[in-house]
Amino acid sequence: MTLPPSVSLIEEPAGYPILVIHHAAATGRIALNGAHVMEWTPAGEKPVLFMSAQAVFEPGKPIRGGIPVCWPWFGGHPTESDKPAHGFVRNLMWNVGEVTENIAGVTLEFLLSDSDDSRAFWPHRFDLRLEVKLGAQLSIALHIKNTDEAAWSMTGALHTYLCVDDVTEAAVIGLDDAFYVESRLSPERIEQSGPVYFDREVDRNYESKDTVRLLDRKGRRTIVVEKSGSRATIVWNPWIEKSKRLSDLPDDAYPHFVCIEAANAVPDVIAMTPGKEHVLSQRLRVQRD
Ligand code: TA6
Repeated sequence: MTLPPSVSLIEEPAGYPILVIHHAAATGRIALNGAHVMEWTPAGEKPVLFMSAQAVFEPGKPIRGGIPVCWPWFGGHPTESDKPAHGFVRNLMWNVGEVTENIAGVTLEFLLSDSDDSRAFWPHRFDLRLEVKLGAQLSIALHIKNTDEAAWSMTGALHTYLCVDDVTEAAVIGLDDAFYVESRLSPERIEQSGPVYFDREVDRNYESKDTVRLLDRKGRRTIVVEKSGSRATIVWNPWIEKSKRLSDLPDDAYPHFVCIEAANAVPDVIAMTPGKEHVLSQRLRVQRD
């Protein structure tokens, strides 16, 4: 593995490799477990990605915060409830591909293909390449290829945890008139009217391809969230009761993050014929108010 000067590999804890980025344009951390972007802080800014103070850093375990890569299914497995939530690739060690830097930032590649480990959960053949560009902006793109002789279908998400100073003073702009389903409450499609505000648990799957803005009034900044290859935007905050049920999240952390996820989630299921490629991507930038 050849790394440019602004990137180093550490193990924290031992046996848990993390790439650490110290570049003039931004700092960041990416765990090889799940090719998981754990931190991104543009120069002159506060951290943009939320990380739980009780997150677990153990090989094979998901990380509560940053950007989990959920694939090849979003949420519960469609038919087998004993399979892990949000797929299995966030729990597997990825390989590091090419890592380069220039004046704008660092580009890092992570690779994962089917293996005995993946076949324990899912019988299909695939190649994944995650490309992360980290600088004044952050872009993350999951390149998915069906290397099998048979077709398969998939869902997934870039399950991004974004920092806010106070969720009760935050709002998501850009989903007005979009339809959503809050499946924990009912299968009914509801039309969003105006911004999304937070005064209770929110767990919604919006039918939308659009750019959204997360207004963090107390933090006096806006996070712009663009995406492509996705017709579903998931907006989540666990609020009080759900937070208590999550052992890797402090009970009082929910006011400090909102998840805005670029997803392929029902009804946006992607059919992949042999040789087909699909790219699911998200781009983040900060606007100071
Ligand atoms: O994306 C929202 C969601 O599906 C919620 O239902 C909630 O469970 C969240 O993901 C976290 O899932 P996790 O498996 O990481 O606990």
